[in-house]
Amino acid sequence: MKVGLIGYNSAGKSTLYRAAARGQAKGEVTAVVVPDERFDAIVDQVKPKKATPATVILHDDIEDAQGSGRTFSLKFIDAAKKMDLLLHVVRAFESMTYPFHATVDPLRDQEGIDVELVLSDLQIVENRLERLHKSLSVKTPGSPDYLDKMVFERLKEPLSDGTPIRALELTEDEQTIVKNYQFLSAKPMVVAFNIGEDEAATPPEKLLARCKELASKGTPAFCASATLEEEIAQLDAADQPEFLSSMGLTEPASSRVVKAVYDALGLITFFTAGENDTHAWPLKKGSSAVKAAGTIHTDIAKGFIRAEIVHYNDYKIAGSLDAAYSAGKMSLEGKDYVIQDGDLLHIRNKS
Ligand SMILES: Nc1nc2c(ncn2[C@@H]2O[C@H](COP(=O)(O)OP(=O)(O)O)[C@@H](O)[C@H]2O)c(=O)[nH]1
Ligand SMILES: [Mg+2]
Repeated sequence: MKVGLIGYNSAGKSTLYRAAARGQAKGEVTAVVVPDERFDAIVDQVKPKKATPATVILHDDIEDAQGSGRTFSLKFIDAAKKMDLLLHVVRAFESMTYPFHATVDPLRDQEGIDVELVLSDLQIVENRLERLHKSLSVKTPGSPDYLDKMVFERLKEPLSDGTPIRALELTEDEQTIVKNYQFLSAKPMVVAFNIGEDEAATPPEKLLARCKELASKGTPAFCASATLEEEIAQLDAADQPEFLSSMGLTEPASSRVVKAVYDALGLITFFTAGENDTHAWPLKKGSSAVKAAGTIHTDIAKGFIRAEIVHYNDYKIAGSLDAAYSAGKMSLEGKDYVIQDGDLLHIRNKS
């Protein structure tokens, strides 16, 4: 899961990046562990040789967006295209020491970047439609050009009205074509308003209202003070909870970022509890058992026979996998079984 931080210069992207990586960031790309007490408990009990938690990969290697209504550079678009999700960091703190390119206006900037994403997609759509116009095969129903044209014409109007592709209800076929073009406004998004340290416990009402509005449209959003979060991330893990609560916070930025990313991508977690490797895996909500098997290894999906499933809640009550099996808590499921958050899987397979 590649998460790209985007936003204007001095919005606080790199500071939030370091905070989210809990002070462990090396370079501009880093893995952040998804905090999960269930996984920790499984590892404690199974004591595997290797424990692999679920991770989210943060990218702070996308160049700054240019301010003052300038469009994104090709370099920006190229880098952002490769991401599964864009994390827009919005400057909401005032500082004499670190000036911003404009007056600090987080509501304007949050919308501004969104509009830029839409415009950059609109340009691609218009260019492609123009070229398709000259194509010979565009009139042949079912040809790739014909399908592209149908989808692009469908996208043009909402994009011209400023609606991001992610807000549209698309058919599966339309989604496939949209995915091929890696449109930026189609990417799931999370918004982080970077507020001042003094506001950390009580973010401004207007930002909280915007967060709510964004969340209701499928874009998780939160307020955090990146510098404060970076300081917290540098403390010993044991000292963090007390410091957080003294600041009026409940969880560190790293957890909030990861949760928002899971939420925006519609992810759940399943586990494999092997003695060699116990693993937590992120998976799209609604995925089948054979899809989950493919996440582990393509060969396991190919040779899929049945999935042995124990839910974490039953595992926890039983105390171990063996005990859960003995208590009749294992169910044998076929390829189409829909994986639930917290399922422990063992795939019977021919490989
Ligand atoms: N006062 C204050 N300064 C901040 C905050 N977040 C970032 N900064 C400072 O603003 C400057 C730019 O931040 P940086 O993370 O490098 O921004 P980027 O250009 O978006 O990566 C840095 O010197 C930070 O220390 C904040 O929440 N409060
Ligand atoms: Mg930076």
